[in-house]
Amino acid sequence: MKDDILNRLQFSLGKDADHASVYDWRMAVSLTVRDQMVDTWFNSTKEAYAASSKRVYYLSMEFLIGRLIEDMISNLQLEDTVRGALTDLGQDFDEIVHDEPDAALGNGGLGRLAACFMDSLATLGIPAFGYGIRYEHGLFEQSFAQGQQVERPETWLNQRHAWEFERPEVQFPICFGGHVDHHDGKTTWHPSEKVLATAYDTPVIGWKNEWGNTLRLWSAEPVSQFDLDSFNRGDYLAAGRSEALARTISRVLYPDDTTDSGKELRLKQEYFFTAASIQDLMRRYLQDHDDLRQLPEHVAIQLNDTHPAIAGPELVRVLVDEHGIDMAEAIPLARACLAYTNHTLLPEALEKWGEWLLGRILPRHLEIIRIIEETQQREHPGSPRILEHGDVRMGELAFIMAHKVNGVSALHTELVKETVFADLHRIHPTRIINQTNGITPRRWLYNCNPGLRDLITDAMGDGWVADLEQLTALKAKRDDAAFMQAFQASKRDNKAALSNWIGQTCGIALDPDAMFDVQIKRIHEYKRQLMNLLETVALWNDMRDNPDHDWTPRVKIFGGKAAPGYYMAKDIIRLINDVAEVINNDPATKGRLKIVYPPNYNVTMAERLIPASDLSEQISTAGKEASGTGNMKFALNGALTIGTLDGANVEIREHVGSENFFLFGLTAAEVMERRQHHGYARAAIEASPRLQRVLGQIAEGRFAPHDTGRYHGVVGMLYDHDYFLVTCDFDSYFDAQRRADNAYQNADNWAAMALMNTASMGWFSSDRTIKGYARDIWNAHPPRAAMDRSA
Ligand code: CBF
Repeated sequence: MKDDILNRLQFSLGKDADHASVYDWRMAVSLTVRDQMVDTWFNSTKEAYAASSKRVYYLSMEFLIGRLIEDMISNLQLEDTVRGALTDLGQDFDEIVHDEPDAALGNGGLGRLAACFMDSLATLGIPAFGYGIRYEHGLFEQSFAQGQQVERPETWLNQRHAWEFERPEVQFPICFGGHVDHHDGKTTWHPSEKVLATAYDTPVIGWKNEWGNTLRLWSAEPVSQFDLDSFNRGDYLAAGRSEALARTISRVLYPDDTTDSGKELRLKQEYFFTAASIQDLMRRYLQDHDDLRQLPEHVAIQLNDTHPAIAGPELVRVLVDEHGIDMAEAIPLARACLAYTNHTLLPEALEKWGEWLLGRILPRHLEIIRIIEETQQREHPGSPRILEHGDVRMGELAFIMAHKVNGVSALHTELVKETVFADLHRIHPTRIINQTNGITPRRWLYNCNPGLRDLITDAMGDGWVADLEQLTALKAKRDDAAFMQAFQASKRDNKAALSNWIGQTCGIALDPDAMFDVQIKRIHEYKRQLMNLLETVALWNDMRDNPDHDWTPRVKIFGGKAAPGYYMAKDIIRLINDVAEVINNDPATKGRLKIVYPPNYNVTMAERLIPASDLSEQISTAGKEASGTGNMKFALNGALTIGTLDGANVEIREHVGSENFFLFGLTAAEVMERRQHHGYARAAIEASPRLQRVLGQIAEGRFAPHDTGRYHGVVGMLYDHDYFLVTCDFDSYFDAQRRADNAYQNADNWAAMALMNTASMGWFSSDRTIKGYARDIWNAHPPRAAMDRSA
């Protein structure tokens, strides 16, 4: 390993050890580790071909992979070797790991889920490709200026990405615009614009280096680099124009996955990566097969939300226009390959494209969508329409073109059946199924929490890493005093490490014995960071009113970004920072209450915060959070949840036991019912003196003394259109927080509850989720398992 690293340093980076920077060392280590994956990766490809395996194609606009170095090293079981080699070379392993920039190619849960799924697919040995976009700039970098969010472009590709292989030979033309001709029964699309999609492959190697799949990300390039005539005339801007336009397609990640951006560029991005992926998978299929009617036996295409929903019409177009299959046959054939995951019920997030816009950019696809619509109406008269009020509704299109549609938690799936797709569900009663989300234990325990990992492994071996349900054996350790002490110590160590980091980065001193209460996720009204903050102010008031009470010391930690155009969310960020300024400087509550909001929350920060958390805030308005996956990461790492009956919280509570979960708030049914009552928010505020006082303080400018009107909009919203029922759940939330305070005072009992959380979370491994998709949706199998069965 040492020699390999030095060779890489010398021959790939052109550096000698005496002059190498941390970046050089990291690249040398990463390239060395990457070399060690290649055999497994090649062998897996060969095996999949030899077994003529069905392949899974996971199409996702987002893969929030974060840093890869630790995953790669641990999945290859090279931790000790790499650490040892670096120590011998006089280098610091941790410094090198932390030098890797986060690949922030996603907004939040949906993108991180895709990354966990890639890890599980490889660990389970299921042949799969992840297909997405190689954004030059991932999710923006967040900083705070006077408490306000400031966005700056993210620049992960300013450095070389160590893990990818560029594939200039894997390149497909992607067309837009123009018109369509119908002549003698033949249809021809004459596009007006063309770009090239070039593949960049990252090997994804599963646990213990047994199987390797590929994450293939597409980058947009111009068909011709620049216009020489314009250049020769001295018109340099014109010479580079078409190149710049083409590259724009993969330049930036759209910084929001929950609002309909309605932007032409986004539609082009969606078609760009979907069309490239379909060309690629068709090419692979046709290498070995000549009968397209067998396609569904070899190809499973999963649509991660509606973003790649254009895959339906695109696959039909390829089958009909390029391979001469009848439209009537092509539609069901495409459907048999396609499945769609719904990730949200928020109406604004169900994508719609103006018919005029889609028709201008993808004229042939609009024709095909009309045919799909006619076919659906003929077969199921009165079916909900794809085309309505001049819009193309991508949710309906995805549903109609999928043979299975899945929700991401039990509650969410029921709500999908009852609300957004109720009419389609009546027509296709077996199409909607549930696959509750999961998280990879490799990243979300093994790598991010080495203290707890080693404790568990010492107690029961490392079988749990690929079979997380084995953690149930930990329940018996509840009465093992030495184990429990070590369990508590590992949490204390993580909290001390986090305190150091926060001291260094935010300049705030924390007491590691205080309760670390953490809410990290996108800032959105439905996730109710505002309710958490109002409760913090109420607690502060109570602490000041009753200074002699035995208060449980608290550290409230927030992390998350708001979409740049989401003004209410940005006001909430500013309010958190303003409140923090006042409370953190109040001598009356010193040592008892602190608020910390480290800027630029990302995957790496989550890996730092989650293992150090005592209390996990999962407090969305019931019925709004489809699943959540952060909730799973916290519970697995021994944090207790304070939460509503929303998304996967419901199933987490069932698994960990209601006595180990702080429940509060209205249920989804009660939320819908409450909204029918006129003036429900005012009534709730009037019934809660505590809340009234907090809102009064905010409205008077207690936290913005030089700009007293700053939060009138926020307070006014709560009185007049509190759609997410912060006011109605406030008292119940405050009470649940006090139950948490009391429970925390008994450290041993708290630790036992925390252990029950860790021990009960095995079911939430993404390995279980992927097995469910493979069985119920894809009918895909690991070729090795097939070989084992026949042996
Ligand atoms: O299913 C993964 C996650 O997706 C979202 O983040 C999304 O983008 N729609 C949901 O909001 C989460 O609840 C869900 O866990």
